Amino acid sequence: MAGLFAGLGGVAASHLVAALLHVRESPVVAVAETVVRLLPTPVVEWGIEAFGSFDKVVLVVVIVLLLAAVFTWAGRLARRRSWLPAVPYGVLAGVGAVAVLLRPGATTSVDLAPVAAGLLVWLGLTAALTAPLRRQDAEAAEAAPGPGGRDDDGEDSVLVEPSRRTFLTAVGAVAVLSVGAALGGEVLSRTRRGIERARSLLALDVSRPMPPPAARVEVEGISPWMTRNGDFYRIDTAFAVPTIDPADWQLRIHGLVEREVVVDFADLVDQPLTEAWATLSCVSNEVGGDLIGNAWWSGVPTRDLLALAGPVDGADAVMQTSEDGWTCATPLEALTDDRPAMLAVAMNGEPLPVEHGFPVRAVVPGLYGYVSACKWVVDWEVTRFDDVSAYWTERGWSEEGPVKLGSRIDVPTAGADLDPGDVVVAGVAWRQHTGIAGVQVSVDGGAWTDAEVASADLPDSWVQWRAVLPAPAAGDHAVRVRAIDADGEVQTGAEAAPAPDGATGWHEVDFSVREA
Ligand SMILES: Nc1nc2c(c(=O)[nH]1)N[C@H]1C(S)=C(S)[C@@H](COP(=O)(O)O)O[C@H]1N2
Ligand SMILES: [Mo]
Repeated sequence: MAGLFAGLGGVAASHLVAALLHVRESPVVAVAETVVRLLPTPVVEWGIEAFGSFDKVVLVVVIVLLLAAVFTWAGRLARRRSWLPAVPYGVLAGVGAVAVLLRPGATTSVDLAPVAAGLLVWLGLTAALTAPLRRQDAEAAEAAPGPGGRDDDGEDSVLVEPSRRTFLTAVGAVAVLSVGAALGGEVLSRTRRGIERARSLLALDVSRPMPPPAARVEVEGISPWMTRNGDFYRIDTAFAVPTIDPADWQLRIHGLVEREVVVDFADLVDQPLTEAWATLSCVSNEVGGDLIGNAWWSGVPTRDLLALAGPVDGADAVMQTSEDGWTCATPLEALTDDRPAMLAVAMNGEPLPVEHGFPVRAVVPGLYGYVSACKWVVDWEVTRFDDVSAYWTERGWSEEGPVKLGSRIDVPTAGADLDPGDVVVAGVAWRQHTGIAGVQVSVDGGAWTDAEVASADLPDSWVQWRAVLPAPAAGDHAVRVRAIDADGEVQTGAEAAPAPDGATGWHEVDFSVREA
């Protein structure tokens, strides 16, 4: 009984963790899918024929029954030695982990979390529930030396009061918590599926992203000029991503305004949307890091929305709050000047992905995300910087977050071992809102030479660049990059960590050239 309930508790815990982290399926389902994939086709066809549309249910039931048998056995093992169940549980978790990782698109750390949670709960609960049994067996063995813990007729001894009552209470508690966890996981994943459905049914009048040909250099291995939604970096504090139905979404604009206004989703999209390319970057991005991406955003200018409310004199900030309570304070100026700051509803021609703020987020070119790019935004308070502090500024990050001039080498990759001959170096450079005027590279600390910059005159987007190093000698080399922005500022080589207002320094990549 201890084994069975501890086992079901672990399965319920993994289901809940999977739902919380939005892993597509819980481990049991992943195992079922893998079994189907590995079974010979005739067997699968037989299953479908025999069970019809219940085929998957039957498979999951069979897996759960097998699991129940293993759990019961693990409980028996635990009675002998507290660590013994680690063997079957370890094997089960291993099978689960393999099944999860075999699924297309699995990313190790997140997708393995439900399996790890299940394993920990199995081990912890089994050890805890079987402790009184082991204790009693030990006492019995001391009283009557012989085959420990067993009555003379070879039967397991049963727990005596009050241990028996304590044990049953513990098992009952585990059962109740497990049912709660399993139901909680189910509600969460259903809500998520509902929002994904609302998202897929949303018909927005937005255009497809068409990267300007002039913005691209053709070099294999360079980061694509447009970052696809699935490849876009994600940074937020949300443990469970907010699930907001567009029909329920509202933005309240209040504070230092002439009149308070409430905007709903229909208000937002019942007008021609503004569209722009903009590069979003994170203040935590290290030199050479990948917390940056470029997308085609569609939305409503923040300027127009603020005009509805009419900010009054003295206001210099907008405190943005997300549905999950995250906050950032954005300079009013950046939201009302001529840059394409917007409340975006679409990213690369699709409704915002749920992880990127569905249904509405802010995008403010030229500012780091932590002071501007509020996802799942629901509240704007027009205010003064002096009167507020926001999520990251409370934690020591700078109040102002203008994006620093930066550049990155994508090709060659660090440590590349290249054939003799010319070496192509390529990457990206950015200074959102100002624009990039030039990019230079330097080999082995030598003179800076100009790279070729593919510019489409889009100051809010990064640029791609390439340079050719004429046949470096065989051996080890290092190439570094720096950018020059449209105001003539040259990217500094002084190294600074991301905190409190963004990293600086030149990105350098080591490579070697083979003997001819
Ligand atoms: N609601 C909410 N919005 C947020 C954050 C957050 O934690 N919660 N993080 C911000 C930070 S630090 C960055 S860099 C960007 C990242 O946006 P992305 O995940 O779409 O790339 O979102 C910003 N908006
Ligand atoms: Mo960020």
